[in-house]
Amino acid sequence: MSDSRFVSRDTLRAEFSAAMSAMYREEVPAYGTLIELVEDVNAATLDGDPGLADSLAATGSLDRISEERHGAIRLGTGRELAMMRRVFAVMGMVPVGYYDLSVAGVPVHSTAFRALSKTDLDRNPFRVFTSLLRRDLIADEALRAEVDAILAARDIFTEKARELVERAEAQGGLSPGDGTLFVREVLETFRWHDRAVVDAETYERLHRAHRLIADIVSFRGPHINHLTPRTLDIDAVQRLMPERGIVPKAVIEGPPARHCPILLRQTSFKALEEPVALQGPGEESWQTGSHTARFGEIEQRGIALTPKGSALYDSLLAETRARVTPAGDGSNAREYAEILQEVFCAFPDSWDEIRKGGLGYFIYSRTQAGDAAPPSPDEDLESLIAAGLVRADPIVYEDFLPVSAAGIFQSNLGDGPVGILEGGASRATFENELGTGVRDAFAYYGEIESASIERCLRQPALYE
Ligand code: OOG
Ligand code: NI
Repeated sequence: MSDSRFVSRDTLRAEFSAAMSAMYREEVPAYGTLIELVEDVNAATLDGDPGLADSLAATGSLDRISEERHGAIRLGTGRELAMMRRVFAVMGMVPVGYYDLSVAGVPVHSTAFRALSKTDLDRNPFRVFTSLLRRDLIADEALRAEVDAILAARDIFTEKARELVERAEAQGGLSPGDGTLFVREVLETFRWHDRAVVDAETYERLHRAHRLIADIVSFRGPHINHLTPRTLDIDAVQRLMPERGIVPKAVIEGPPARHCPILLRQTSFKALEEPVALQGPGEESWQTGSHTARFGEIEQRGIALTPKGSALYDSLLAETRARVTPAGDGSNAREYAEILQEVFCAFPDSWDEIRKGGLGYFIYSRTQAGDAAPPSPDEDLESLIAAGLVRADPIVYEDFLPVSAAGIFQSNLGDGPVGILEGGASRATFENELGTGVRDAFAYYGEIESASIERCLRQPALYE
């Protein structure tokens, strides 16, 4: 249904991602340093590991690596979330997954907006981890009402951005000129504002309830709080960060270093303490304060796990954390890493075992030999692989991990919350406010896998 009058959604997403990266580089110079480090490490990793380059090329994802990043925002209201969904839809991004962070004492729940099809992801995989404040978890009722009033008074979108979203919906796309304008206008929503919309006393009260509440409520918009490039060797980047003047978080979140990377490993550098202007007692009077919210993060992506593989991952992570909980100050970082490594020995570490154990998703393709002698549809996939006619490459995990996300939030939030109620997941409320259901990530990986098997077995011979 592409219409040649319109700029493609993939192009808009790529342009938006690039514009956001340029803006964040200017706002947070350490992010630029991190990008350079990641580019150096990725180039060196590919040089030293031709097999990896080959596998990435076979799944069509080699070219996207250096373009790849995710960002994160935190929204205040369901209205903002619903509008954000429409904005992202113009760029071909849909909500995938529901993440309940309340289990970690963080008063938000989240989804990730991203492209859905493999082709679109390969064109540009930009994703945005998008959180919504759980106002129902604010313990103090008066504060809750105040939060509602402050949030009700703001509009985080420009008028032009709203107009262009409506136009895109009505026409089914945007002209190239409108597309350029759209990227510029939407970027405004993600911009940092150093002037708060609250006074110092209100900021303090919000902050005391939870630092995240102060971050979400005190400003004109949901400034992008980090942007994360994808690295092919997170241990190398973690090790090299201090050499470039960046102090990393104590432990890498997610699985340990492995021969076969699974899911997602992430680390970050601490949020900056930035000067902000808080409203003073008189009109147009300002008081200087400081706010800590924006940071940098890197990630290494591995294979997407099946429900069975994910369950094994969850249980091994829980087992690790029952033995040692990583301390925020890094004092037991080494012990944590050792136990993590030890416990994860129970997770098979060869592609063959992962595949045969039904733990991960793979994309199957014919080798040259397979193309020359195409298999018949009833042939057994494993025998074809053994005969060198078909190859299996891991499908990269495109989503997030709730325990890791909680760790990233917490490393930047410091002391425990005081004004937050305990609450369970609230997916139905989230989807209701979003205005649609969130997609199931497993179904997406499963479809890519089955389609690739279908192609392997049924595609006619390819003749030169
Ligand atoms: C989002 C933290 C989660 C990730 O990569 O898991 C996240 C936030 O701090 O707003 O970005
Ligand atoms: Ni992140």
